[in-house]
Amino acid sequence: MLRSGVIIRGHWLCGLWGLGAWVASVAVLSGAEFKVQLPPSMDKWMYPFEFGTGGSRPVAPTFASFDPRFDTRDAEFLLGWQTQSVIPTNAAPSRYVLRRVRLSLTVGRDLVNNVTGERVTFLYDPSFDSYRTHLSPQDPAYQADDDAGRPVEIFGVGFRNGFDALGYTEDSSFGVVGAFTSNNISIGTRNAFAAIFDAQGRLIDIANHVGQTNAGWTQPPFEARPWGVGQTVGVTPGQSAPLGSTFTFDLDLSDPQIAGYVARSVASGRLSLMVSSLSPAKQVTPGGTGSGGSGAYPQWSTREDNLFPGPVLEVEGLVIGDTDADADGLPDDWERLSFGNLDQVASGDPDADGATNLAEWTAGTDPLSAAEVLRLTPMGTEALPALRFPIRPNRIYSVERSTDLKTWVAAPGELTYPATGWAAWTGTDESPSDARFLRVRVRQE
Ligand SMILES: [Ca+2]
Ligand SMILES: [Ca+2]
Ligand SMILES: [Ca+2]
Ligand SMILES: [Ca+2]
Repeated sequence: MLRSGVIIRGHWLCGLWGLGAWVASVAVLSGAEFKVQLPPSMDKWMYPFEFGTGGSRPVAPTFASFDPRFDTRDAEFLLGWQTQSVIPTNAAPSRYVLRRVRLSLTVGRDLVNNVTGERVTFLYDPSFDSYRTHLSPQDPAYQADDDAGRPVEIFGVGFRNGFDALGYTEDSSFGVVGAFTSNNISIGTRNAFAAIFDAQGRLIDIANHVGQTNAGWTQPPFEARPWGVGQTVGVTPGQSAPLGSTFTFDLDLSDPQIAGYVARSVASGRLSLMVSSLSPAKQVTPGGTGSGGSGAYPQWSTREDNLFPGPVLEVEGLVIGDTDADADGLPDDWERLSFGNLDQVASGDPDADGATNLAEWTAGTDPLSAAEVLRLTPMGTEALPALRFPIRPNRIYSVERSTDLKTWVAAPGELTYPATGWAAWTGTDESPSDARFLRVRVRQE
């Protein structure tokens, strides 16, 4: 299907073309709703000096180091789940509709203030802190932290040195740890690391995004938006979170890249998440060290802890099966999910946004919301065109061009993801003078 508007000579016309790309190997499923609670199948304290493997400790602290020889996100907490026993795996990632992904962790230990001897816990900060609040006050980009404490954050997980979510276990090595006298003890060496998607759509290590200067890390500082921030009830922000407090981390599934990560993970049967906080490591001393603020660092009960409950993951969602009993080309599960019945047909457009129901299913947009549609916004110049468009989870986009709306070829260019929920494409060669049309092809992952 090709959508196009008025052809204006001398201007690029952006059309939309949805390709129904059914994956041939998908087994027939029928509307598998799932709502599961699952302990991790592995959890591991990710700390360069992890004392053994880090996999069998009862608690996993999360804290920062502002010593330039270490990763700033010095101690991270890795969790992995085998989901295949409770969530079907025999479907393509685009078939998963996720409603909720929530991790619960319990504060398992407190700390002793080594000056006053008091027992202390970390200060509860339920909201994001910019990386600028961690810079030196002398840095021009520095901003004061306007709320006490540091948020506890959840991210995706990246792997290096041949490891992946399946192959990395509680007993796998942390990674290369430099000599204590070296100027790089753990910069960029973790075999499993807290990760976010960069503008190219790749998972990148964010252990030093606040911009430590050292030999192993040459990137400029950048913001690393967490996929979720730990929340608890009954504690006033800025106050200590008592021992035994439960923190919940809801993944931001409104971000298509995060939802896509989870869908790919459960489709493969293995989900990995990383908990991290930039709480100062030496906070037990009032004032602490570095630019981390005040309050102790958290220590989370692991699945090995006997004193407090271990981590629990809740996942709620639906797998859209292949069944098409009314033979209209739309999966019945998607019809019921979208319309509550099977009355619609593939060519229908009940929200009158110009995209048929089949195009909306293919593109992952809401067929009852005109605000949700794969619409292209032309940008750039006539010679070097550019465009942007909204993205949905587990959809794969490619840009094509044509001179006559009949023959389409790949349009040389770069596809990036500059903002949450958006793709941008920029042409990289001078287009033929008679090439007047661009379209985006979308298919399901
Ligand atoms: Ca704060
Ligand atoms: Ca149907
Ligand atoms: Ca529509
Ligand atoms: Ca729509």
